[in-house]
Amino acid sequence: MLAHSLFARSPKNPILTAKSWPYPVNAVFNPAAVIVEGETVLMVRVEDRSGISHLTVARSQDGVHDWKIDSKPTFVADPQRYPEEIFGVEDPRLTWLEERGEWAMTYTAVSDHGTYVSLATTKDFKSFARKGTILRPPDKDAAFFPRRIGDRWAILHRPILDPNQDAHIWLSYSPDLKHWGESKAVLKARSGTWWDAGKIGLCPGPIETPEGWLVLYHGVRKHCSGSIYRLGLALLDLKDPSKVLRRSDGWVMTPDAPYEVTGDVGQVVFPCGWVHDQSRDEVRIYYGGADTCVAVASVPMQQLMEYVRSCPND
Ligand code: BMA
Repeated sequence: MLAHSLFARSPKNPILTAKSWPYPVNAVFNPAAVIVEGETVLMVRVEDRSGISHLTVARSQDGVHDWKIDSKPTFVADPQRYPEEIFGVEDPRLTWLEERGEWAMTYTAVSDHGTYVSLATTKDFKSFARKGTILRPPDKDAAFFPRRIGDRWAILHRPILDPNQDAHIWLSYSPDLKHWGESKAVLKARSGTWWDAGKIGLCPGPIETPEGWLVLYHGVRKHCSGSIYRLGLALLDLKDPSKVLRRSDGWVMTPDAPYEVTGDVGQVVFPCGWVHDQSRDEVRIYYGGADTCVAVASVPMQQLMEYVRSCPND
């Protein structure tokens, strides 16, 4: 029996594993997720048997069953032209940019001197326009806001300024999606024994609601034999997302199911995708379980908002 959770795990979990894959791989996890014309499209991080990750598309009509997986890798590292991808591409986040009529995919480029945030755009999840790096290392866990705030684009990301200090979620602005500045730490890791002490990072990009930008983030609790990755929620001001209106005290999801507790990296739930499925008015998160498989969990939008409203000011 699993502990009570705001998000209900699908009884079909894990919905995708290495065994589902059309070619030999080690693990499939941390997918970005979007709905395109009613179909759920995942951009799944796939770790091959060398330890290097690429991204592959999986599609399903109802977001749970009958996944159609691209027969070969969809988006692979290109270290010849992008040397910062020498150790692979990881943890994509997708944002629909209405103004530009395209999807923006931010992802982690793993270089030999730390992780960069890189950008590619696509209209069809078949061809991608690579834009190269947009944030210098070490930085990751980045996703765009879907529209400009005022006249500028905005991104949430997680730089590591000093490995001996806490790592927070930052907000930066750009006139052109490429050059970022006016950076500010907005959601800070807590301290001491908190579940989100020391290091936190954005999960998927923010969802716009009438009451604010809904943000899902992971908190990392370090202990003597490893770390526990749990999830929390926050609500940021619509006009000025550097203002945190609400933040959950307790986590809203913790590794509990066997596929979250045990795997290549145990005790990890790590979503890079969430969708607001208007047809069912539910939010589904797509997440990696223990860096090994893909799982899904859902919550009615109304219940999610009621929960966030009940959270304290940060
Ligand atoms: C983070 C990222 C994720 C991974 C998690 C747990 O730092 O690298 O890709 O799922 O660690 O290992």
